[in-house]
Amino acid sequence: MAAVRHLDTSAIAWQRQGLIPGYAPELGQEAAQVGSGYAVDTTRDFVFPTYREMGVARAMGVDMVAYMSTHKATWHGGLYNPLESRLAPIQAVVGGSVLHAVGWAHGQTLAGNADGRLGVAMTYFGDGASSQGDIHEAMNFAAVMKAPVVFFVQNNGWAISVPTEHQVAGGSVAARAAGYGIPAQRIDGNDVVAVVEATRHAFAHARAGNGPALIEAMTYRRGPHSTSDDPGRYRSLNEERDDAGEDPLERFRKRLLADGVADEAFFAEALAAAKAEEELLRAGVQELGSRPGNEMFDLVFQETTPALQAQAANWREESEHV
Ligand SMILES: Cc1ncc(C[n+]2csc(CCOP(=O)(O)OP(=O)(O)O)c2C)c(N)n1
Repeated sequence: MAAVRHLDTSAIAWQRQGLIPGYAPELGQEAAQVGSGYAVDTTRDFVFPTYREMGVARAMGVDMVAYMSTHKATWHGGLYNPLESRLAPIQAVVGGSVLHAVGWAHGQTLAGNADGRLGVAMTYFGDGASSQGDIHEAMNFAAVMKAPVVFFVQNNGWAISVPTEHQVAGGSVAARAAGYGIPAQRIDGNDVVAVVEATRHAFAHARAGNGPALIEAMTYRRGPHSTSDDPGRYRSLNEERDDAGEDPLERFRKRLLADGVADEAFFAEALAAAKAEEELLRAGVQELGSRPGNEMFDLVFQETTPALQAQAANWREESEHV
């Protein structure tokens, strides 16, 4: 969690310094992400993320230079071999990864893997995505076909500028699962131990051939929606302070100290390791060179036009340094 927190906050600086063009921070969602990613069996399961699951990738042991390079918009989307990483490419289409996950999970059933040995798909989406039609089709299909899939909802309170209570009917996302006969757990998503336990439980349910399960992890997006968002336009600092609750890292730190599992030296070492890791990753992303893409302007028409040339010049100016 310390490594994820440090990389996440550093990635905003990377964007400001021009190393990557954009990033979607997950500040405050570390427990939900690390706890759920930790429960994945990377020898047989498969994860379908949104644009915000850096902590899941890190917990799964994914090559983080490749992962972060997706935010640099490199060719192949960074992670170009999902069979190896067990993580589908970052998905910017809200709700898109949920359909893919259900398809993959149904494939596990069609492949004839016996119950108990099924690979399980886990798909991530937000409270905002949960109001999209695709999600309901995916949940219905998964329940009818008993697809081995875990729907992992991070309810972080906001869909960009729209608060959950203004767009989720029925009280909660978990309540909707009942309409499809899908067992759901609504958990404290800022308690990493609770997240690991709930996710393992959901995986065991799906792997045993019982069909899908849903987890609604209650958390809070402490930062902006993305590096181009300004939360000050739709919520005040006082509201942020009141609604965010206790920092998930601080909570876990207190718990480890109280249980006598870790001491202050442990946390100092974790922070030092996190800083060293971030420096290596930063160097790795920097070494990838400038962002490709200029050639797309050559592929539009056989003969270029003044408008296209102007766009190409604009692109070079904005992009070649990142
Ligand atoms: C199909 C689609 N519609 C709209 C958008 C624009 N959009 C990007 S993120 C977002 C909000 C998503 O909120 P939520 O599902 O709660 O996830 P969060 O960003 O809070 O993690 C929207 C509307 C999009 N990327 N794709």
